[in-house]
Amino acid sequence: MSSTSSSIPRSQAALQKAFQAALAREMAQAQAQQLPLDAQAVLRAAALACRDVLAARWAQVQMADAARRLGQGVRRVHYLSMEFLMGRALHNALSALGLRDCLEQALAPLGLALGDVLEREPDAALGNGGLGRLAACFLDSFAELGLPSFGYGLRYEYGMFAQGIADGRQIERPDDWMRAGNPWEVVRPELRYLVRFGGRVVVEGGQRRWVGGEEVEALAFDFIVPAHHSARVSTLRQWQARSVNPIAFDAFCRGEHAQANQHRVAAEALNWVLYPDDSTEAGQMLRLKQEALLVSASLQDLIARHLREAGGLQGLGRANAIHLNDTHPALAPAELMRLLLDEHGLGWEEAWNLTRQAVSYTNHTLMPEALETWPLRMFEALLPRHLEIIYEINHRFLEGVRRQHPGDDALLRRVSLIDEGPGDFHSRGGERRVRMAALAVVASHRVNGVAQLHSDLCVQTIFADYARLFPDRFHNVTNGVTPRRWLAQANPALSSLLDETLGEGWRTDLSELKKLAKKAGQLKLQKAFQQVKRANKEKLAARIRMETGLVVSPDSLFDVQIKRIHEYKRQLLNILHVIARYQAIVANPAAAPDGMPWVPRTVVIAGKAASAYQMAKLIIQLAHDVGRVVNSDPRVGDKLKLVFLPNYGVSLAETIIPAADLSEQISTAGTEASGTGNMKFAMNGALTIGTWDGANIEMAEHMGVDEMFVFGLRTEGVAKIKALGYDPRLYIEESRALKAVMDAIGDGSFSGGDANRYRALLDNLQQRDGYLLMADFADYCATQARVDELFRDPAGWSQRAIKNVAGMGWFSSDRTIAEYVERVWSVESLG
Ligand code: 26V
Repeated sequence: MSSTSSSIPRSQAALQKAFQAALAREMAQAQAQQLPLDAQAVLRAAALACRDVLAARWAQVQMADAARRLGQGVRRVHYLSMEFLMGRALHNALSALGLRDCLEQALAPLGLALGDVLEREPDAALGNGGLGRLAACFLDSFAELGLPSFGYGLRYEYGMFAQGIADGRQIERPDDWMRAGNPWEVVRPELRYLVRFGGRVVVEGGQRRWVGGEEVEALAFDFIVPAHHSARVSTLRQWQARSVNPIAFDAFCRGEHAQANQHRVAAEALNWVLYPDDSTEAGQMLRLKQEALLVSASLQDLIARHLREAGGLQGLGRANAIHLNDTHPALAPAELMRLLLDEHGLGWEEAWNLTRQAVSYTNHTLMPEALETWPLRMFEALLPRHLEIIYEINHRFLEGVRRQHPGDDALLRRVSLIDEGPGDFHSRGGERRVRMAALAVVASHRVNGVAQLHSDLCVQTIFADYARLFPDRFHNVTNGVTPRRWLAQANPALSSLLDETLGEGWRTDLSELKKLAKKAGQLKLQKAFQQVKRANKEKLAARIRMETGLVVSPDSLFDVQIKRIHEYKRQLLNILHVIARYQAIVANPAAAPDGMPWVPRTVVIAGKAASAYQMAKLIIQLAHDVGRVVNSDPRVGDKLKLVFLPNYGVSLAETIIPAADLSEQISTAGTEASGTGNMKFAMNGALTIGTWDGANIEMAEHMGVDEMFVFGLRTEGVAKIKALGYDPRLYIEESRALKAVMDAIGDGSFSGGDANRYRALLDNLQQRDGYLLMADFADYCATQARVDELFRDPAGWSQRAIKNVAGMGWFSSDRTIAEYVERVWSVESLG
């Protein structure tokens, strides 16, 4: 990218030299061993060479940050997250460092294409969905904005899982992403911290201390994230648990090899997978231990750094922000209190003030199942000192509430950090639990949601009591995405077109995109836009053919829904529409109901279902069953195709999003906290069909509401209909199309005559339909017909797509991070 080279012209030549030298060294290593210089070897060599350059920058940045903070009261941000969905790193590093051409030239004599090398890299898929990808976008913006910061996570050896499809059903495999090593990570053997589990609390000289149990050591591995327009970098520090003890030598000598090593395996199991199945007690314990490991190692690291820089604990809360990315790291305030009280001898008041100053919390979902609570019993067994501290925090907090609201015992029960369970006898299901989200709220100076509607709903629903107690604590910070990955890298052709049309300013200031709006009517721009989209669609069509064997037409409308599979996201509504369209095509192949020829459509779905989420898995199976029938029906041809692309992840999204014409954002109003895929699609010139939910609302406001295909009940409508006693059957009886769809699923039309396969799914839709698919179906289909109508007019469609791009300037994660700095992480936000 020319702006990179022009911003640091003098060092760029030196940088290229350093890169070439490192590359030559690594390649020589391979050659010396007579190993082939294939794409795999080059990938490794190039990654190591980039890492060398980044490591040098890293050291400079740390020194600069320390000096800057001492002088100017700049806070360092510590972003704690169980998930980081980083995806691939080489393309990003080459773009950031301006080394793409350099590598391409080095490859030419080897007869290798850069694209083949880039494709070899496995995704670092250490996350589940939006929350994890947001964390990765934030690291990119931390670097770009030069924010002193550390991202903290765990180094999962097998990610979450790799999704395979067998007979139309999801199967889960370990995602062995580090099989060929991980050339990007920088191990920090000097950074090791002890983390304890179990044991008991003793009193020594009036001081409470946690002793006994087992200890593991957390070892730091750094992944360095480059800025794209400066020599800054940010850091993702990932912890690896190891046993403090080597093998048991006596057992080993007795020939009991596995036994000699079992304590080491138990420690390493902490790092095997993200979100281990927690349907068993052992699974839950593992998960709680992972959270404790992340929190404890990260905070010990923070304190050690602060002591080195400041010489004492004073000012810790003003100099350091600790941000909780959702509820999973909510143990952090309890652990910080323990470290400050027990290990560093502070008094309660002082420790609590530092903690409250440092900690802030973002909520990412209103789904009740994601608001973690842990049985007291598990805390007693694993984290007894933390439980004492949580009791004390709760006691002091409830005292305050009691003073403010005397006599309101119901309020005390609702806001308590401890869920007392129903009644006094906690036999089954009703055991006492710690409410982790409540701990996060009480211990934070700021709490925010991730889009305006979601932040409003947080205050009105799950956190209503706390919001009345602490009205100034609650804020909104609407999400954003990094335009470096999601526009510049994913869509080079559109990026070049933007450069030609607007100049390169958008690359450093995305708000420049708004200048595109007044050009959207220009025929030449529309044509160029269409060509870009067409080329991206051809690439996706090739990928679909490779992955599934299915041939789809790049002339068809590419209608895309890619995200975790969840009932609230309503992939099922999408499939119901596909069935309705299929039935209408079969009934009249010559014309759509409006008398016009059918607009050919390719519906693409991708996403993983959590391994224990049966309904989500059934939805994946239905997508495959319907796809098989529709795609092989000769009456249908190109008029309709349904594709499920397996193993959804960051890299797949980078191929799919630039090729989409239509982005499906169809969650039940009030359920999707924000969405970030919605932003990536619009930035790449897809139109959105969406509900009035999450960040869709703000997107519509920024691009002009008429530029989006909005349908369905709104949040108030959803609440009202539910209050009145929602009966989905009324909608089915009312609509012939809907009834025909339900009947076809029910009579086995898509399941080879097996009328039982989707019984549970249909019963749920007919009897409960908690996400109101039946109520929104008619409007969804009518809106899809409006989509067809516009697609028949290529100029009109392109004009609107360009206006969508123009409206997305505000949705850069740089803007989001600037808002966090101003409202949450600045010294000023501490009051
Ligand atoms: C979900 C699951 C499901 C699988 C098993 C483990 C597990 C653990 C946690 C969660 C909660 C996920 C929360 C989440 O990803 N929220 C998403 O956050 C995005 C970034 O703020 C936002 O755009 C999405 O709307 C929201 O769903």
